[in-house]
Amino acid sequence: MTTISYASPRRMLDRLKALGEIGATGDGGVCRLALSDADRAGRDLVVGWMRALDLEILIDAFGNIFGRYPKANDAPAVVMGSHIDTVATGGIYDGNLGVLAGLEVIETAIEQKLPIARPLIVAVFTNEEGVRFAPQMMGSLVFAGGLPIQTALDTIGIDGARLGDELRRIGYDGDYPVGKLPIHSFLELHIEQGPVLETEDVTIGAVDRVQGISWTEYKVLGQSSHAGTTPMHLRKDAGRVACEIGAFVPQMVFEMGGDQVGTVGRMILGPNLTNVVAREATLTVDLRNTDAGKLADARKRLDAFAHAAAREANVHLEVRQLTDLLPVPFAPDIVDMVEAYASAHGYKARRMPSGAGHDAQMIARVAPSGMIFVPSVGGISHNVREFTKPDDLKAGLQVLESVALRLAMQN
Ligand code: HGY
Ligand code: MN
Ligand code: MN
Repeated sequence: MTTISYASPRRMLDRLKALGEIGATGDGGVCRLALSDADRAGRDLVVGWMRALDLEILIDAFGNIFGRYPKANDAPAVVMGSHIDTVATGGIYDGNLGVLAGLEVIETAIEQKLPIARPLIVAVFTNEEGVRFAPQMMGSLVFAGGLPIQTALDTIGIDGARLGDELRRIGYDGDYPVGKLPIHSFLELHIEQGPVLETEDVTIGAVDRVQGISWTEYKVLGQSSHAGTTPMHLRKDAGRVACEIGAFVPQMVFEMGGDQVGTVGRMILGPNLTNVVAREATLTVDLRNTDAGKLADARKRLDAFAHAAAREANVHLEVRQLTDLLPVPFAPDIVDMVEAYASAHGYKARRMPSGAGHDAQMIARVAPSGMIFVPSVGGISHNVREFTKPDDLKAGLQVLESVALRLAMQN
């Protein structure tokens, strides 16, 4: 198993830094919400790097971007990719690493004139984070046929914008047909975004599956009234029910134990005034588990609680499912390769599930896929303090390069 690495970690790190300047929040973080002006600027920079390598640029009708080498070669390709949109308090590595490492592997293959038997593609998927337009991993989900493109284009964001209008506004409503790209295999290098690798002092995560994810929006409709004069039993207090649902999530999750996690990340009250009983409340609940059955149970329990709390408080409740994703296994032979090449390069590796959602879990529906994790310092991500050590970034790049070239040279 040859483990020569031609790729240049320096060049990749320089690009990571340059891309991190776009949408920089001044505190080391990045805010490049999907289809925002910052996202457009980030796309333009990455497409510019692809053009400089004379890659064939394909942009599909949902704004997914593909840089292909060699040009006009329609054989099923080895695709390396991820996303460059971020959450509002993002770091410079989440998603961006997978795209820029893929670009680096292609640049290396061109420079070294490597005898690849199938094309190499670097992919940038639209709206992976789903924080402006839900659900998350939207571009890869549409690509994999899991969401009709028109439904996705008609999605209204938390700021009231329509996704399709924003895609057109930033000029990335391409004409390449969605989902038509022939794929042999898909690889995504990504930061772990959790504490496991660092705690165990392991450099490479050979990701064997992604846990199930359920996002639900609860809208509570009550009635505003005076906070001082309205007796408790006569109120229609949307804020009370939102807080009760919010408190029930950690209670239920701690009781369930195991892999179950639950998050109330978004809660808005209206009119959101100290001395006014809330007329309306919107909150989202993110539930995840590696076990599909337990995740479904958690969701059922939470809905039952929410409806009972609404009845008790004499308010109206609307429930909207934003995401409902089963756990996804990755291709065993790719997981094996990641592990084998990690140790061939002299890095400690361990198999692990992914706690976060990723584009790879969508592409796994249409092609053998796998992921490579590198450690997150302090297990922190979706936070401006997100950081991964350069040596670990280099390790991830080397393993991606070896696995991708192996797949591209396989007959
Ligand atoms: O939600 C997720 O797990 C991913 O960061 N979009
Ligand atoms: Mn990501
Ligand atoms: Mn993310």
